[in-house]
Order: sequence, then C-alpha cells, then structure tokens
Amino acid sequence: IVGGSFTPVESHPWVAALFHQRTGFLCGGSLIAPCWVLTAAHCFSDGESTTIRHLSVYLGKSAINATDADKEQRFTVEKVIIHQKYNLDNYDNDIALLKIKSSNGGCAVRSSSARTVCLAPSHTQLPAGFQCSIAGFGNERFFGHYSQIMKQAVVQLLPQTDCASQSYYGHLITENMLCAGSPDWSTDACKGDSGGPLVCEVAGRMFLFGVVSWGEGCAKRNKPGVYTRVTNYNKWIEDGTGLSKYTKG
Ligand code: 4AZ
Repeated sequence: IVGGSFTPVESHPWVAALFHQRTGFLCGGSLIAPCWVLTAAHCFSDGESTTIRHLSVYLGKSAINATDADKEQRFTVEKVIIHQKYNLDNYDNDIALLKIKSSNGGCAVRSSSARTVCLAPSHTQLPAGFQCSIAGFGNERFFGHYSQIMKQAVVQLLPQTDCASQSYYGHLITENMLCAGSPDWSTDACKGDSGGPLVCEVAGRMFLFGVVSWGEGCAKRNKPGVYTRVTNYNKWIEDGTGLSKYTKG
C-alpha cells in the first residue's frame, strides 16, 4: 500500500496472508466464511503456485516476517477454485476461492485478530466518492518491496465512466471491475496487495466490495487501483462454497 498507515491486524481481522512454500509471501485474501478465503485468480496464474500443497494461509498476522503464535492461525489449502471465466489477458473475473483447513482439520476460529467480513447483497452499488479502506502487505512504492507490517489506507470509489474514459483506462475496464483512488493520487494498492480486501462500511458493518486486482503502476495520476467487483459474484461464491446466505449463520 502506498500512503496510508501501519495497522494492527485487529483493525482488519478478515485479512488473510497467502504464502508459497518456495517463493514466500504471495498475495492477500479475505476470510468470508470460517473455511473460505476470497482472493484474486491472478495469484495463481503462474501455474506454479497452483500446486496447492505448497500454499499456506495465515489469519491474524500483523507482520510478514514475524510470528505471534497467540494471534495467528495457519491453514493448508484444501481446494482452489479459480473463476472459470478468468481472463488472464485483461484480468476480467479476477477472483478465486480457497478452502482452508487447519492441522487439526478445522477452519478459522473467531478471535480479535481473525473474523469474517460480510458480503453485500448482489449488485449493490455505492455512490462515487464513497470512502472505503484497503489493507495488505504490498509495496509502499512501485519499485520497492513488500511491507513487513500490515498497512491500511482510505480510498474513494470512482465513477465507472471516469475509470473507463480514455485518460484513465479506457476499454480495459469491464463491468466486473471497480476503481478506487485518492483525490490527490497519493494513496493506492500496490504489488503484493493483490487478492486483498477493499471494504466499505455500510450501516455500521464492514462489507467486502473489492478484491485488489491490477493497476498501471501505483499511486499514479489518472491510474487508480482496479478491483474485482465482488457484488457481481454472489452466486458464484454461493455455488463454489456451497454456502447460501440462509445457511451461513
Ligand atoms: C500488482 O502488481 C499490482 N495500483 C496491484 C495493484 C496495483 C498495481 C499493481 C494497483 O500486484
């Protein structure tokens, strides 16, 4: 994350950190149900990281290179579901589900450092200018390295028409994407934040509206962060997880 501030995981307890056995930190994610993490499909597009026995998922992690055994929970990945229409040329449908399992065969246990985030009703649209927040371990500058400590930042939702205009991204923006940035272009998601959450508070609850997907550079003028539009995928998530909103509780 470029700009923003360091944050304890308790402020973003749905943030998951995805690691690859050989290459280390891979991507962010969001806990949407005790056994399910939502992330970006492109985290697995190198074909290497899809070897699921090489993947680990952590919840409750405030720092990449430190262990707080009292707070963190570690999981292996039982199943990776990549969206069947994920397009690796334009990152359309950049969404994936991970089924997680702890060493004792269970799923996530709710605590101050680990809890689920809500999904908004299908096709909910928040107004342009709405303030949402992003969190992750991604770069603090485009030519930098991953942040050792979790960061958060506030970004504003942009009008889709602005984002798809010629001076921004033009036809690269599909209906399955949303754009967010800061008015002075100082704050953005960056390399390594991919898969992580864009959450917006509505009626006192935090809802997952975006998955960090792509952007041209980081915190560049007229080049906002692009996020997978999660509210377009409620049915896909229900089908993939087998959880309907009536059985989740
Ligand atoms: C990346 O390479 C990446 N500024 C993620 C987010 C953004 C740019 C690049 C958005 O993972």
